Amino acid sequence: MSDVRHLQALASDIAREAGGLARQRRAEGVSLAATKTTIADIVTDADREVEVLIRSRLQAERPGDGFLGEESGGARSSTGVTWVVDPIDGTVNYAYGMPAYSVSIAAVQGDADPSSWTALAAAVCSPVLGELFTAARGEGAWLDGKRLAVNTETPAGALLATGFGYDPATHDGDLATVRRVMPLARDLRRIGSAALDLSYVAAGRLDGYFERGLKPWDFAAGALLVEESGGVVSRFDTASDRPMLIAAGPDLHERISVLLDK
Ligand code: LIP
Repeated sequence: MSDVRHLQALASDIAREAGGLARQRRAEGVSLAATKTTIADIVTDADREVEVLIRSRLQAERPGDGFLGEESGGARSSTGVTWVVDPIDGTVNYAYGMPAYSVSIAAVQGDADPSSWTALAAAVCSPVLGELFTAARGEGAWLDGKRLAVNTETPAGALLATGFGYDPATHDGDLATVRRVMPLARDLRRIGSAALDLSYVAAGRLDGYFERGLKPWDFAAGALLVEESGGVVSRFDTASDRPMLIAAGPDLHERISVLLDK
């Protein structure tokens, strides 16, 4: 297995650089490049430019590694390591000028298939706050040098986060899911970036997170952050086009799973 600390350092370095570019382009003004699955599912020129930067840096540093990016697709690995990248997670926030967006970079052992990969290293950069969440398998998760740990006690109820898909037809079902989980909650947040949601669970800023329909690049890095912070991440309905992901401390993860996975 590749040196996870080297992979973590590389992911961190590139995430910082990519985060700086994303923030610079935001300040210069953002232009819509295209829409994808629905009119609400947008991609900006910055998304594409940031992914080109990330992909070229990785290619230069580790030729032969595989790649899966939200905007430029995939390439198989000849080294056993694959990079799973969301150049700007929280694209709608980014386009509106809201600060809750992130650069998410993960290195996995195996192909870019969450059902079979082993996450090795992760970096999630929050450019506006200047925060960098990182993890390496078996080495813990960190925020700017401070070790992270999930919350394990929720005496006043859990602070939960979730998200909704770009297809309005899925909103009723997602709201029904929220209703099923709310008896566990003290309150609910909808941040708009899965990578930040997962980073915040790892940092104890959220108690738990659940969302249907995430893509591998949305959660590849954040899931390792949660696991390396003592949390549990699971997915079910993985054969469907909208698998459910749940991330929390072990006890809360079990309580959410009992309510949702049935
Ligand atoms: C987003 C996720 C978010 C989800 C959005 C969207 P994108 O990713 O981070 O949690 O609710 O629907 O999928 O599209 O900004 O990379």
